[in-house]
Amino acid sequence: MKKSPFVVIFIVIFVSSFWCSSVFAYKVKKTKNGNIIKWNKNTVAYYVNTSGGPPDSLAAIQAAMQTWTNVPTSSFRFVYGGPTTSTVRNPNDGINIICFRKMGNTARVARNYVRWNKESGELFDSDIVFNTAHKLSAADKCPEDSYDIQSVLTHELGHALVLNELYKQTHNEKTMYWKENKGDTKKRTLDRDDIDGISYLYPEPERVGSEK
Ligand SMILES: [Ca+2]
Ligand SMILES: [Zn+2]
Repeated sequence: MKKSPFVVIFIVIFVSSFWCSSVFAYKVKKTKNGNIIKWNKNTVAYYVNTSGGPPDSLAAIQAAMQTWTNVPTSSFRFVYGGPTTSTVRNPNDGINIICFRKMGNTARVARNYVRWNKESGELFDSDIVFNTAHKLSAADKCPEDSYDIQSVLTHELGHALVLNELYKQTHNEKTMYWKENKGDTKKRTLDRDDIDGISYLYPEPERVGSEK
């Protein structure tokens, strides 16, 4: 009998640590009637206008798309649709663009304008605009005074899936953590929770029973 309080404590610790690690650290978004907001397809193309962006923007943009595409447990693919000259976001044209434009230095580094059907939750347009009022970099090693566009875009593409911001300080290593820091390239790579998020929304059906 002496041992029983110890066992209880152990179980509590075990349960609480299990609970913390298994609780979803990704956030999906739902319509008022409870439908998950997401694409109704698993391949989404972006047309890119690199005008106004730093050198090598296109490579950084494609790398960010590839990061989500590469998740083996998800069927989702971002693809490069080709160049565009547009800088006008139009949430109703069904054409997804990535472009660079000055939005004022108090505005965020980038914004993703996502449009979905309020009833079904089907997403049909995402236009991402980088704010050139901030210093942006597409270099392999991001300078301390600039925002890394590959990191910022990997995060914004997470919103395009649709994954929501994570606000807790304990999530600051994750791609969906809300805050962008200068010189930071952490969000280029996905955390376990980011991977779980895309895999939950767009599972890979053929993976069932295979080795990965
Ligand atoms: Ca559009
Ligand atoms: Zn965000």
